[in-house]
Amino acid sequence: MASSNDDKILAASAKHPIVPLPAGSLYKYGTAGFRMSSDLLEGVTFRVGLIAALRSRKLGGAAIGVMITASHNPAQDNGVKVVDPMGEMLEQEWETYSTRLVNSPSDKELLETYHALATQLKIDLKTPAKVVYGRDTRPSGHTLVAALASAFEATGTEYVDYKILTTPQLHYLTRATNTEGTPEAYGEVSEAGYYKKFADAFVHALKGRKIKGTLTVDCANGVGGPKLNEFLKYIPKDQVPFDVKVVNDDVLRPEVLNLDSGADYVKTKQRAPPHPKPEAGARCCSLDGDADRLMYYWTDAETGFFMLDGDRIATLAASFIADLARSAGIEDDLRIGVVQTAYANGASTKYIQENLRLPVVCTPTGVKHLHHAACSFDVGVYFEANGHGTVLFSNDAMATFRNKEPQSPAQKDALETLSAVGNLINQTVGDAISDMLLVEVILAHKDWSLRDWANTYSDLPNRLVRVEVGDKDLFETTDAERRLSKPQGAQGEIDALVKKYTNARSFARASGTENACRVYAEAATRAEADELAKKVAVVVENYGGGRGSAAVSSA
Ligand code: G16
Repeated sequence: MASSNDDKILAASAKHPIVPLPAGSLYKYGTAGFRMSSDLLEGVTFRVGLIAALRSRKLGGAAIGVMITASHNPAQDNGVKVVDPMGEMLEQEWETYSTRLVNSPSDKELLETYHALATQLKIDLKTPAKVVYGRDTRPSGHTLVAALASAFEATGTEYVDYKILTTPQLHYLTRATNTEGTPEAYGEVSEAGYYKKFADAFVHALKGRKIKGTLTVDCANGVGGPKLNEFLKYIPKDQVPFDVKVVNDDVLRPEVLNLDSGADYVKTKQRAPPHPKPEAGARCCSLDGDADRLMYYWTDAETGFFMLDGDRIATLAASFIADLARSAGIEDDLRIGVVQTAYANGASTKYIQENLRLPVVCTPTGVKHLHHAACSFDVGVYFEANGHGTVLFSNDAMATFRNKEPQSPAQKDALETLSAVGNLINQTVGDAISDMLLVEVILAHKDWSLRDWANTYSDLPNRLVRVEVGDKDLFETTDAERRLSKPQGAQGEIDALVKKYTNARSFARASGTENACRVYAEAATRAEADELAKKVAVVVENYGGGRGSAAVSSA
């Protein structure tokens, strides 16, 4: 049934037109929403605004989040993704609705699809709706948030523009908005509320322990720089001396965003950012362009470069929490599990299963999949090897930490630490700033250096390669992305190559955030891992109508 807003939607859509794609191509809601060159995104973003408004109405007016970011992608890209009320990623069925709406070929068909979705999903368009949104530091974000606002004006949707935010801050604000005034209130509904919550939890979780030395934080010249600088003002220096050197925090020159810096650079190049040159042995970490991924590393003459990635953060967090649960005498009441993807180093999986004796679940790439799987545990530790992840505590687990009567001072200490750690880790999504604080807390509790942390197990040498292909959609996967089901024959060739190397494993998949495929390989030696990755990349290139071997690069 037509609503009185139809004319407004048509008029607004005409101002933010969709760019037609070549025949046979579609805009797709990928690993983290729609992500592509920013000049294609204005019309897409307007339509995502319509979806967010529909989603809010479907949920009785609960606030929905929208984030404008292309995270680790180059500065000229941008992206838009929708966040559900508790700060989790958009329910998967709605990704399909988004894709359907965004690909409507004309304004008229857009309106028809909008009404068809409302009818199909039994949405009363008169229900109030609310959306909160933010953007990273990319200049194209201005145009895109204007398109969003147009969609909200046209549909009579209340909206709050939080301007520049990290992605996890937008997730926090979405949840805080929806829980305000309830027993589950997540924190003050403001950016300052975010800083206060995590600074307070940081002080509590340290429980008087001291953080040693200086931490150098590379912010990829993204939004994490100014936000981390702001956060540090909330730490009471007299109680917690925390010496942080913030580097690569230039957000005034968009062209330097993610350039030779950031978590993605560190992980894929397996080296420290060249500028500023890290001091030998210094404890360093890198955030990515929207501050939801984290990598730790150090460089010195003895070791060269050593990286502690998402797998390492997962094992550190899981072992710390499992030890605390034992000290608190609640190990039998708490199901702790770890969620990984196919990119997890085989040595980390073995360590978790055999040394920590915890269950491991493998899901497809994308925190949306890991988050979902982690919810099945009382404490679900989920991290992608690229440094994106968090730890989820169930309400029951948090209640146990608060309410269990301790039988000794040691039990009391462990229960209090578990409670503080539960508050310190962002429960909505992987958050580089909150994860960094967690790592610092754990290292302080254990009195460990990065080298002590690194000594827990030895990684299998591995290599991640980015392969440009003519059509990445030719590649389909099965078995949590560990095998290719299409194109026919490709997996057979990969299997034959893997057999030639010791302790080897390799897989290929289409990226959901870039126009490329990714190949991962691990093997007993560095030379074997590199060679296997290169050979599998050639297979992918051949099957994908590649653009020549020059397009195969390490990344
Ligand atoms: C996004 C997702 C991550 C995913 C990454 C790469 O991260 O949130 O879960 O691992 O993309 O995905 P793909 O291999 O499909 O390109 P970010 O930090 O870029 O938002």
